Parts: sequence; C-alpha cells; structure tokens
Amino acid sequence: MILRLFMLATALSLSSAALAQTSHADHGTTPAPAATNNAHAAGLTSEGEVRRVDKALGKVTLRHGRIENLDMAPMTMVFTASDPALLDKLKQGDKVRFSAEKRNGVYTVTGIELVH
Ligand SMILES: [Cu+2]
Repeated sequence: MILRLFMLATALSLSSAALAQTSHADHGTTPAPAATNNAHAAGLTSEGEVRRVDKALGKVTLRHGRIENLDMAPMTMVFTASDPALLDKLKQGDKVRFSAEKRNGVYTVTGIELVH
C-alpha cells in the first residue's frame, strides 16, 4: 500500500514536471512580435464622441467616425460594452478613441479611452 502511494506520488510529480516543462517551452517559443501584433490588433483605431452613457445596461451611444474593421460609415449608434467598467470614466461630450467589433450580432466596444 505504501509502495503504491509512493509510486503514485512519483508518477504525479513526474507528470507535473513534464507539464511544467511543456508550458515553459511554450512560453519560451512565443515570439515577442506576436504579442506586439495582438496589442496592435486590439488598438483603439476608431474615433468618436460620447452622446450617452448607460452604465446600468452597459451601453454607450457614440457619434463615430468611419470604423474600418466593421466597414461602417460615420453615424451615431448604440454600442454594448464588452466590460461595463469601460464606461466608468465616460460622460456625454467626451472625445474618445475606441475599438469595436461585432460579437454575436451585437456591435460591441472592446476598448475605449478619452482623447485629451
Ligand atoms: Cu455605426
């Protein structure tokens, strides 16, 4: 019984060591430029002005310029925030830069910051 436990413990520590090695190898081979590209893809590439903020519903109305990634012309429309906390610092009249995408058919703001 004790031997079996010992072998089980050994097997567990071996497999966790193997897992640690694997994830370390993965981490080591992740190219730094990929991370940079991801950050760029998530960049705040669209411009707009806040018309209305509804923090309770997690929605914001933006008068936006052209949104290239959505192939959308300038207009005023309602977006849902991917995270309601994104709306905490926004108020009517604020100039913003933001990123938006269509998620499950819903136009969603995924990042937004004030333009000073
Ligand atoms: Cu629009």
